[in-house]
Amino acid sequence: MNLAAWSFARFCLLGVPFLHASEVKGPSLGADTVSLNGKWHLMNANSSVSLSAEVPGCVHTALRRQGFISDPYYRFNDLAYRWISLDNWTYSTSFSVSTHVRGKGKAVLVFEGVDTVSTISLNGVTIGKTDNMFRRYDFDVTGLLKDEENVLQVWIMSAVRYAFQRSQAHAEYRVPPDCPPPVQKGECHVNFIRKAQSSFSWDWGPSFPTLGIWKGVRLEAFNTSRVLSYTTSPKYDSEHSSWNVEVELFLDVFVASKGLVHLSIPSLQSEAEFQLSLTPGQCKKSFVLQLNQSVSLWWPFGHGEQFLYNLTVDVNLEGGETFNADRMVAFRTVELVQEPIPSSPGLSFYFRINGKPVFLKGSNWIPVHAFQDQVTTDMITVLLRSAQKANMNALRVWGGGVYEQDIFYSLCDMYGIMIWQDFMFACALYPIEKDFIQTVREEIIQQVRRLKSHPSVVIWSGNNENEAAIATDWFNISAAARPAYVKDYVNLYVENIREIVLQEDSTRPFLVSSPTNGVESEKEGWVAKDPYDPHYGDTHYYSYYKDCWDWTTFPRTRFASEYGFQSWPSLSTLSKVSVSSDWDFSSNFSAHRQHHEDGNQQMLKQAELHYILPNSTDPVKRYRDTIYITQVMQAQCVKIQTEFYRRSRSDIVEGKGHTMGTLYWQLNDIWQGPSWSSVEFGGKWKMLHYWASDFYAPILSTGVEDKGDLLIYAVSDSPSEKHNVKAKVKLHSWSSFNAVCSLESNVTTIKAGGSTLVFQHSIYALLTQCGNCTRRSCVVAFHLSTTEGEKTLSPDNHIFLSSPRHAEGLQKPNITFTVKDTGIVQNFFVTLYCSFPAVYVWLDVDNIPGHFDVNGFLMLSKKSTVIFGAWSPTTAEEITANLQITSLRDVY
Ligand code: BMA
Repeated sequence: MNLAAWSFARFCLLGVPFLHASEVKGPSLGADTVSLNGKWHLMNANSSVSLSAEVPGCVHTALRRQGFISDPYYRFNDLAYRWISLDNWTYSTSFSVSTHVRGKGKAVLVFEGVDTVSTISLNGVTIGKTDNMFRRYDFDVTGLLKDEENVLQVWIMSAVRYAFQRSQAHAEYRVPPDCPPPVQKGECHVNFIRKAQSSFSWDWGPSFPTLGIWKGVRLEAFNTSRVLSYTTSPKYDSEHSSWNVEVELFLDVFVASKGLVHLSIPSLQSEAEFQLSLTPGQCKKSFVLQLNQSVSLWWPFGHGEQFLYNLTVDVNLEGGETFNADRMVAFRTVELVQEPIPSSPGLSFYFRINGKPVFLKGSNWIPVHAFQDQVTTDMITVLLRSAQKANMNALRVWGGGVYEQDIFYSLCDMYGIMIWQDFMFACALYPIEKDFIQTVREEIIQQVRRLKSHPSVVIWSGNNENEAAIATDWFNISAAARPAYVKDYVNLYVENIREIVLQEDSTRPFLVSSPTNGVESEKEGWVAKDPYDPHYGDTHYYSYYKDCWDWTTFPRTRFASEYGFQSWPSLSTLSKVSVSSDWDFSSNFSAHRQHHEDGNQQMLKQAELHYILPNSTDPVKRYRDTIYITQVMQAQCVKIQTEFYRRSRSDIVEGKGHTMGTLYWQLNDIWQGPSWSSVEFGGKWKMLHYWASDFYAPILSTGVEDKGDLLIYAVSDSPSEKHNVKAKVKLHSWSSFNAVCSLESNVTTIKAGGSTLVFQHSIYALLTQCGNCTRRSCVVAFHLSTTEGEKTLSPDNHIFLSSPRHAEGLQKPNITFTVKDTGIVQNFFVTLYCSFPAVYVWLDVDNIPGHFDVNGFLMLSKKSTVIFGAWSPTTAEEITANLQITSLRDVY
């Protein structure tokens, strides 16, 4: 989608969101501010490339916008444009400063984010250096400013060369991995630089080691003091059963002064005033606003409303300087419960929000774009709204990317999406040299202060998979050398990061790694023998060759924070970066975009277990169908695994169970390529994403075959509401539209916040009782309904009793359709007609942005109507012209 389309998409998905003004303005308070964003000049090391460039921005974006290069995502351009990241680049600008601003006592240049290693000079004088893209840098420039033509230069060193140099300088011992696997076509030693770790390539993304000034630049001038940042932390006082809000001001004081701080939440009729006394230097001042009233709590999506209250902060200094700000605050508590469970060795691992256990349903978030300066609020909104539409209440901001923009967290606050926030370390060991630790410490302090005011953030986590990397020896470290690596690990994540987080934020839990055994890992010296132990903490689990329909192979974990399967994105997404000769599963392009060893093979092998692979003689149709079959496989596998975990929330089987979270890998994509995502680059939903809204439904009915019996469970997320339900079960033959048999379970009261068996029947008996069914000729469809009024309580679900590749009687369904306006803006009825039952019916409107209310479904009646909600202006005619319908039987 282009920028306008993203914006329209956001509008269609939610109307215009309410955004508080303070969320979009800069954090600087109390100073005169001159923005230095806008047009700068950019040049490479030998001056052969010279152009104008936007700040915030990066070199790639500038080169692209000025026509020096074409789309970096196009075909093999990631390799063709490698030179950009190997060169050094200089950004420069010149600006004038008014006499008024120059007359102030102190002047500071603030860089919100430089990517990454730079030396900065003003009027020929070096004012500072940067080495960490996750930090803000403030440089004192008092006395260096002129009225006009102040020349500001930012010399940025190639991140690839810097990482190499640092790794070479680290001579005493290796800090692995040296390089990513060749299939990733990436750069080496990314662990030596504090930069998005995935920017040197990942198993779902390209190598674009960006250089740039990726966030804003400004001059701040002031006489007395300025506020660097402030935090707001609601805290529950259990002794008095009341809430208060702690406000911390972080100040840069130039001249000693006194003043007053006024805090207020008008809608709670609560306010207070405090004396302020400042002495020169940087300092923190804390104040507590006691609330006079009871508050409405903030709840995760699906568990209640997300109440947000406006809190204003006004500071008035004696000299007449003031600063005022306001921000939304919310009241909720969060605990991570790790305690013994009867009849299960190990410890529980679940989140208690406002005293109630909450099952986390969601996925993992990766960077939205390789060029972060191109990420817009609209893109973030569309992705987060898509997550919420799929009934997700949680996302994990994964540690190989970036700490997200403020707007991301503000939207999560509004939508009730809980954030598991990793610190940015992933799949590697890290050096612990003094300057490295120092820059990390500053990064952690700043990020915790920036993000801790958000109720959506429910946990901090030190790194992605680095405990596991040591414990299960990813990098061939000798037994003799291991203790030294464990020591470095503890130094970085425990003695530094953990210590800072505990000091800075007492309102939410901290985990050292993911996966981890939590307190058990701590007992074992922070690196557990087996961090994947399902009796403790969270697990990551991937298995591509085992049959994903066999739920007995999944670890019955306490919390599944990663699991998933790859698929290819749609042809409309791929066609933007490829040509028709690429549209073949064995083309160079298909191999090039695949960054996971054997990924393309794994998808087909897994698909082949249950489906006949596409065999059209028309190459483009075969390619499209192959994309389709990978999406079918992915949706089906993740559904089976997720339903297993949701069922397991109440079960203890062989000492394992009480699963309380599922975050599948991964929500979004960084480019147009094969990956584990459920949403494609550009926002289009894969089949998995449609299915997620069903398998994440608040009340789920899920079917499973166990020892020859068909079991149907009702899984309820509701913490208190009990329901009396019946399971309604129908057997359908593949060759006719009439159900061959209908059954109903007894009335069962289903557990609130639990999983309840509602139906059990021998499959043999079921098939013999029900007409002429065999495992191959029939499918079982079911849902839950209320006992009174027969209201449907759960989405329709079904279970195959044999692989669809063996389905008997399944025929080409000859699906036709009509499209009609619904009368609601940009909503269209699509009515489908088929001549035989159809499986995995997939509607694809090519490049028209939007989503259907259901997709990838089982069509067991002759006629069925779905709704398409467009995200950009379109017409029934345009949809008709673009709609392609595929079902399983259409691909072979
Ligand atoms: C997990 C993640 C990522 C990776 C994914 C798929 O280990 O943490 O590193 O992209 O698996 O391989």
